[in-house]
Amino acid sequence: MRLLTLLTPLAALWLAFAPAAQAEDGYDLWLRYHPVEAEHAEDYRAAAAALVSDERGEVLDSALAELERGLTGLLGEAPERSDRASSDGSLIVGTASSPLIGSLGLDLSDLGEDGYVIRSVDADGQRATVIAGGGETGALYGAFHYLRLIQTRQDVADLDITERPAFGVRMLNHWDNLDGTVERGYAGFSLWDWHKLPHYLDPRYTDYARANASLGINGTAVNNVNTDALSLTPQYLEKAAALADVFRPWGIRLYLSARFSAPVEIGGLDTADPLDPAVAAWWADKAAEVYDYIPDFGGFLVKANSEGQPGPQDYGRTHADGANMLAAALEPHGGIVLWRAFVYDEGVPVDRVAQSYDEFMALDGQFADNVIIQSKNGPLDFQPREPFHPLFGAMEQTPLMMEFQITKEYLGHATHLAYMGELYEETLQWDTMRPEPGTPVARTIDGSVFGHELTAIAGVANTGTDRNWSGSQFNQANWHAFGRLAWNPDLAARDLAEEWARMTFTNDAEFLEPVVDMMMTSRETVADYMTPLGLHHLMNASHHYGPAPWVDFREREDWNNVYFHRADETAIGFDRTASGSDQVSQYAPELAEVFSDTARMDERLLLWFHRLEWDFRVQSGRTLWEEMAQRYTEGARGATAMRETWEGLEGFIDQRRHDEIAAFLAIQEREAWWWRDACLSWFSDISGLPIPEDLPQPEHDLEYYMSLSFPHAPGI
Ligand code: BDP
Repeated sequence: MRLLTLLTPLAALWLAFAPAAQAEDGYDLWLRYHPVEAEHAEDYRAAAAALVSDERGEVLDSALAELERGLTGLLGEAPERSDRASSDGSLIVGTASSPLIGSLGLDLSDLGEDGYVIRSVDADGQRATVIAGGGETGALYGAFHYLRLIQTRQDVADLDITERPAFGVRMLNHWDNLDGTVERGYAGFSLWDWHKLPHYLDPRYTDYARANASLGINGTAVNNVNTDALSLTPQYLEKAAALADVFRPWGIRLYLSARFSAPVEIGGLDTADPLDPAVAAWWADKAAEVYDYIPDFGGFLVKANSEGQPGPQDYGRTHADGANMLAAALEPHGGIVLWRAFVYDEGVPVDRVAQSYDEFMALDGQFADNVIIQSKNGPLDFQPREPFHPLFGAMEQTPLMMEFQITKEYLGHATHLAYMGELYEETLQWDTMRPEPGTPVARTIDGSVFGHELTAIAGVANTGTDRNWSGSQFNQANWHAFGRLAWNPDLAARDLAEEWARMTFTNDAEFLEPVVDMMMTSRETVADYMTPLGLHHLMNASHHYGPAPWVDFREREDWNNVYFHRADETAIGFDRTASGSDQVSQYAPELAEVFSDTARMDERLLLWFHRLEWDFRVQSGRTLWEEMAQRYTEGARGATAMRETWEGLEGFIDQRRHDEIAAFLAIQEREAWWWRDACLSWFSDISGLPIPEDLPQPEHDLEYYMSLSFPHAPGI
C-alpha cells in the first residue's frame, strides 16, 4: 500500500510527459511545431505577436489557422488576432485585395495567384511583417514559408523574400486502387477510404492536404494510372468530390486517372475509338458531369497503350488523337490532359528504352493546347540511376512535364534509406545541350526555353496509412524534397535535406551534419549495391524486391533482367551506341558523343550505354569485373556505415523514431550485402571469374540466393 502511494505521484509525472514522447511517431511530418529554445523564442515572439488580417476566404483562413497553430506550438503562446496593425510585431497576412496590404504600397504585380512576398515593413509607425500573396494560395504558401523560417531557426527581423513557383501544376500521382491497395505502395493501404466516402471524412485527409500545401503542391491525382473505369461513375465521383472539398481550402485540386476504354466499360458504347463522334460526345458529357461534382477539377491523367492498358492505338489511332479528344472534352471547363509518355507495348522492340522518344517525337506539335506530355525522369523506369529521358530538350512544340517516383519501387521500398532529392537534382540539373549547351532539364520544362504556358511536374506518391505516412521516417524526406523542387527546381538537394532534417528532427548541428551527409550519399550507395556502373533492372520479378539478375522467365522479353544486362561469359551491358541499338542518338549530338566514349563518360552509366568485355579496363585501371566487385562491395559497406552513423546519434532525437530508423538501417545493411553477394555470385558464375580474393566472399552459394522467393512482398 505504502509503496503504491509513493509511486502515484511519480506515475503522474511520467504520464504528464508520456504523451509528448508518444506523439513522436512521425505522424506530424515536418510540421511538428515544437517549442523553440528559450533563448530564441523572445525574438520570434516580438516579430509575430499579433496575426493581422482584414480579409476572409477559404484558403486564407487555412493560412491564418496554420500560422496560429504553428506560432502557438513554436512560441508557446497564441498570437493575438486583429484586423489592424496596432502594435509592434504584427504579422499582416493577406492578398493584393486586402485594403491593409494595399495601404503598404508593395509591388505585388507578377506574383500570380501562388506567388508571395514576405517583407519587414513599417505599418503606420509600427514594425510589422507582411505576408502578401498574389492570391489566397500565395498567402498560404507564404504562411508556411514564414513558419519554416522559425522552424529552421532563421532570422525573421529583416525579411525581403519574393517567391513564385516554377511550375503551374505541382502534383502528386497516387497509384491507389479502389479496393484500398496501393500499386508500388510500401506505407500500408491507401489513404482514401472509398468505402466510407463521402459520408465519413477521415481527419487525415486534411492533414494530407496541409502537408502538401506546406510544400506548395497544388494538385493530386487520387487513383492509379492502371485505373478502373468505375472511378468515373457517379458513385465514385461523389466520393472524389468529397475529397476535393477537403483539399480545396488548402489550394489543392483533384485530378483523376481516366481509363481510355471507359466509354465501353461504363458507357455502353461498343468502341472507344477517339475519332468516333459518339465516343467524343460521351467524354464531353462525362467531363461536364465531373465538373458538376467538382467545379475546380484539374483534369485527366492517362496511361494509354502501355503495359496492356487500353488506348487509341487499339483503334489504329495515335496518342495525339486520343489525347486531343479528351482535351476537347475538358477544354470548356478549363481542364487539362496529362498524357503519359511511359509507353511500351505491341511486341518487344530492339530496345524498349528507345520507344517512348520515337513515338512522341513523331507527334510533336500535334497536341491540343491543354495537353501536356508526362514523361518519367529516365527512359526506362525509375531505376536507381538512369540518364535523363531524351524527350527533355528535344520535344519543343508540346509542353512536357516531369514524373518522378517518390515511392521507391526500385530503391528498397520502405526500409532502405535512399534520399531521392539527390536523384531529382541530378535529373533536373542535367545539361540536355538542347537547344544549346547550358540548358538543364529544368529549363526545358519550366516554360523558359520553349515558351509554353502550361507547365507541370508530378511525383508518384509514397503515402499510405502507416502512422509515419511514407513507410519510413526518412522516406518523408523524399515527399518533402519533391514538393520543394516542384516549387523551385533549382533548390539544392543538400539544402533541402538539411531543411527537412531540422524540421523533422532537431536543429542541433552535431546531429545535422552526419545525417545530411548520410542522406546525400545514400542514393549512390543504393545504386552501388544494387546496380553499379549503369546496370539496371536487376530486381526480382514483378514485386521488385531483392536481387535477381537471373530472371529470364517472364512472358515479355523486356520484363526479363537478362534482356537488360545481357551478361554472358565474354561481356556484359546493353550497347545503346551506334554499334548497338543507337538509342544514344536520341540525345543531343555533343552529349551522344560523350555517352558513346567510355573514356569521357561518367562511368556510373557505363553499362547502360555499352556492352563491354569483362577484362575491359575502366578509368580506375581495374578490369570491368574487378571494378564491379569493388563497387558492389563499397555499396554494401556504405550501408553498414549508415547503420553505424545512426547508432552514434542516439539521444539527439526521441527514442521511438531513433529505434525505428536504426532497425530499418539494419535491414538495409543486411539486404545490401544480400544484393551484393547474390549479384556477384551470379555474375561470377556467368563470367567464370572468381570474386577477387581481397574482397569478402558471399555468405551463401548461388543456389541459395536463387532459391529465395517472396510471393507476398508488398506493392503489387
Ligand atoms: C512501373 C511499375 C508499374 C506501373 C508502371 C507505370 O512497375 O506498377 O504501373 O511503372 O508507371 O514502374 O505505369
